[in-house]
Amino acid sequence: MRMRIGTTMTDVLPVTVTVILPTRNEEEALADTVDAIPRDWCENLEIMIVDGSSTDRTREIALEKNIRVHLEPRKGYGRAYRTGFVVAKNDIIVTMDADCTYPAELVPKLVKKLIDDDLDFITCDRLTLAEEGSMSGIHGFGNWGLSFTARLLFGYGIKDSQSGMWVFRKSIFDNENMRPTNDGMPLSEEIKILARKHLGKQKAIEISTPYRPRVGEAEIHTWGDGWKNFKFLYAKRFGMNKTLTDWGPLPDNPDSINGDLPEQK
Ligand SMILES: Nc1nc2c(ncn2[C@@H]2O[C@H](COP(=O)(O)OP(=O)(O)O)[C@@H](O)[C@H]2O)c(=O)[nH]1
Ligand SMILES: [Mg+2]
Repeated sequence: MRMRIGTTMTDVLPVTVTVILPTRNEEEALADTVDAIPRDWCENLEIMIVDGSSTDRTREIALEKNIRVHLEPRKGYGRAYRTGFVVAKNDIIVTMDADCTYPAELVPKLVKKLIDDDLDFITCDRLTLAEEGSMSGIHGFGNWGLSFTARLLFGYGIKDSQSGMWVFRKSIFDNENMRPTNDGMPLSEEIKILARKHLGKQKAIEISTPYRPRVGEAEIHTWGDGWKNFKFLYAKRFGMNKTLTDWGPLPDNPDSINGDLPEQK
């Protein structure tokens, strides 16, 4: 097969990939986020949302786009991933927000790098290449402060501790110590800390990728989430972080592959 130009690739990669998008009321941005993900570049590509009981058209849009919908009624960004990581059916997992901020067009290249360089985990740093308007001054400052604190407490040298785009092998969770415990936004910094700690700097790397302005309104509570992230870093550092819910989905979470979503009845 021939190399196409730019961000797309040539040969079909001999791997299976699940792209997980956590969603909570993302009807404005979901369709464009899904459409931006390249197709037909790996053996099997599963695209799914883990939806936190959206009250808008998010789940309907996902079904219209023919992607998988897993409904996780328990609240939280981290909770969505602690479920998605288990229900994802493929070997390599890619994560992104469903708000058009992350460079979906780079997914094949990032997966290729994971394989070619025999890596276990890639996190995408947004701070170096952030586009105008993608991060407000206060968020930029908060991000820097949190990343600085994370570096100080853990010394793992991650530039962007809050990035939500990761590319990794699902098998990293075979080691139970690699499973993040936080059900909220702090899961983002936690997974990077765990990756550096348990996989090491050679296997868990950070790459700078573009970051764009959000489509649709964020539910993030700047001060509240910032403070929770900050507290989490200290709790984690001193072994005082608690797991409130179990790893994996509830047995009766609706999933479009079982045909039992409210929208499918
Ligand atoms: N399932 C689920 N998804 C969530 C929840 N909170 C946020 N999200 C999603 O997680 C992603 C990150 O949230 P976002 O508001 O973009 O946070 P920010 O990028 O840190 O400003 C988005 O795709 C949200 O729709 C939640 O409680 N449950
Ligand atoms: Mg976002």
